[in-house]
Amino acid sequence: FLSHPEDIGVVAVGFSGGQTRVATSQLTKMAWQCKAGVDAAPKALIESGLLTQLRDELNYKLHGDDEVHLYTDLVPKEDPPYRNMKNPMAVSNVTQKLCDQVYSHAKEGRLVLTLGGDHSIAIGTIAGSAKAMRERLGREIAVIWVDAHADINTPESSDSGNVHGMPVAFVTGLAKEKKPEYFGWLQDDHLLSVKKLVYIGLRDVDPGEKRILRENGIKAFSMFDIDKHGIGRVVEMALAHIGNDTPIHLSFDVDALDPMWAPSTGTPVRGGLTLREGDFICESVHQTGSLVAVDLVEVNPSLATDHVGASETVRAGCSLVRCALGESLL
Ligand code: Z70
Ligand code: MN
Ligand code: MN
Ligand code: MN
Repeated sequence: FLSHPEDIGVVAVGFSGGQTRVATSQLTKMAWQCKAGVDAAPKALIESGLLTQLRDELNYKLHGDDEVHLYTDLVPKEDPPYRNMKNPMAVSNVTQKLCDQVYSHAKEGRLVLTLGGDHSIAIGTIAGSAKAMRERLGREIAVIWVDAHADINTPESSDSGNVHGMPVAFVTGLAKEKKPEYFGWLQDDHLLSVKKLVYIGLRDVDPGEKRILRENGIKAFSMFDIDKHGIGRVVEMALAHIGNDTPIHLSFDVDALDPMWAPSTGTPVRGGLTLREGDFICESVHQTGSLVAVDLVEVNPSLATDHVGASETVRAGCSLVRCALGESLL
């Protein structure tokens, strides 16, 4: 259904308002508050040559961003918690803008590549994809969410108040809000059906989130399932759940990978995917021919304890994206 599968719309998001970290040291705090830290991820991915490779080696035509959006004009001076959410207005404003950007690319038949940013940005990217595919094809999208975390807390079930732990609840309509400045801009045509959602890589899920997954019958493959069946069978089952001829939005949180491969992320959790398993998921999704959008999120070079950790994480992120775009398939 990609009318121009050789065209990619790039959205580079230097925004991490969905994640507020408690500084463990003055150094971390400085890195965190420093503006260069916030836009470091997409910038590092681009500077390491990702877009050039897509253009020159994979022969895609790129549209959109060579530079990173900071969205500073959308971040209000005063943004007190609302329903327990931190930076609620900033995240709502930025994701609404992002939704428009993704929608515009997707309406043109481009495959949309979003480089984050924390995972709260998926509220905007998925909403934009869902709306565009409904209008262009009359179809619902499916989402493959690859993550150590389920990110399906409602504002009320969340302990942290960080919106990067809530995007799935908002895009599925499990979390509802009327006020437009607090995600009330999300309309029915932006939403994803819980039946069209599948997780891979889970291993750090809050008790409240487990309940939400269970009560809504959401398909999820944890690290246990990957150990039990192997990644090949798990991806097969995930794609079977989605069904053929369904536009796929892949939302890949780099913390799905084991910290051995991606240490430079906000919430590293041990016991994760190998880089090859991550690449395999991306390759398999590419192979369906149904991929319409990719998010790569939670790469944060400023959090590494050393330069090796930062550059390894960036390298892993680039590899995942190139695999999703078909690099390694013969
Ligand atoms: C926790 C919360 C989370 C990413 C951490 C953590 C969520 N469930 N997501 N790191 N990427 O705060 O809701
Ligand atoms: Mn996530
Ligand atoms: Mn995560
Ligand atoms: Mn191909």
